[in-house]
Amino acid sequence: MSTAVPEHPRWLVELADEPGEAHFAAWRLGQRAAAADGFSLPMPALATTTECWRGSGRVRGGEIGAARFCADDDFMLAELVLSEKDFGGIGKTTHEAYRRLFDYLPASGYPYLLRIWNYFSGINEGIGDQERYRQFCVGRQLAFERSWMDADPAATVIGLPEKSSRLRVLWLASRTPGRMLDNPRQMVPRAYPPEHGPEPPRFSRGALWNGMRGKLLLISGTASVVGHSSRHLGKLDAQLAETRRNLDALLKVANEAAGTDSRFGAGTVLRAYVRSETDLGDVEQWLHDSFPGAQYAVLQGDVCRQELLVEIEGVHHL
Ligand code: 3EB
Repeated sequence: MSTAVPEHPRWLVELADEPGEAHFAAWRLGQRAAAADGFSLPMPALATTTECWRGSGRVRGGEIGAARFCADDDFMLAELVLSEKDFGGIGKTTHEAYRRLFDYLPASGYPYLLRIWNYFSGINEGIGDQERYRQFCVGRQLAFERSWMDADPAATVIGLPEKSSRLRVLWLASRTPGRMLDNPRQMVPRAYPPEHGPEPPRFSRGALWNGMRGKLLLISGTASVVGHSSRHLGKLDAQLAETRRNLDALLKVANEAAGTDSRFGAGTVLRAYVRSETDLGDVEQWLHDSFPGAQYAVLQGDVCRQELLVEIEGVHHL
């Protein structure tokens, strides 16, 4: 599932049991312990692994406002953690987090926002439009509407099984612009009808980055959603198959945009978020069978729509 030492110096991102020397950011997945020198995702997992982001040029870390960052000559990975207790609920806290993020970006030296990860507890709690994910979307939308952002970044929003009042927002930004991608099988999220919430989600299905070090596709959280509708309620295998079709469609768009002809396999690093602990093993088996040569981590987390059982995101080197 993962190797002890990063093996492919060509690639920017890979999973390893222990972070090697060459990374600018290490992101521990599935560990409860806080990481002093990097990032961590405290989620139950089949195995603990570390996502290593290989550094190029000057590697450094520090703080911008209330956020912590790790950076190299091309990228910054940063994390902002805010407590809902300080801002009065998930909607207001999300608005504040994004307001700050948009504030930090131009000053950080890495103004181009490529991708965002959002994590908080109890994501499906609350009835109807009071559901916490929907309130998250309200706060995010307000911040985007008031910002100078023109393209929505790639994103993930996942519920943490642990009870906590903290919203964790991580972002990847670059010195040179990326290109945001839609998925032809899926509706542009900002156009979702109100049946999914009073304000639409703001994200692109993927982000493409093209630089001296290679071409990178950052894949947003991808689930069994066609158009704007959830498909295959209650059926894990069918949801996985639909998710695979969505991932293949996104890769096709990315290949066309980048002028490449790459396939998923070696050079693909996936994260699967699985709602039910009892499905973890099946999802790992499916990843093993469906993405030969790829690396993957299988984590237990709640997908933002109650009816979705699994969501897959990742990084692919084109
Ligand atoms: C979907 O396609 C499934 O609100 O930022 C996936 C990735 C999903 C990101 C977000 C939501 C988000 O609508 C859910």
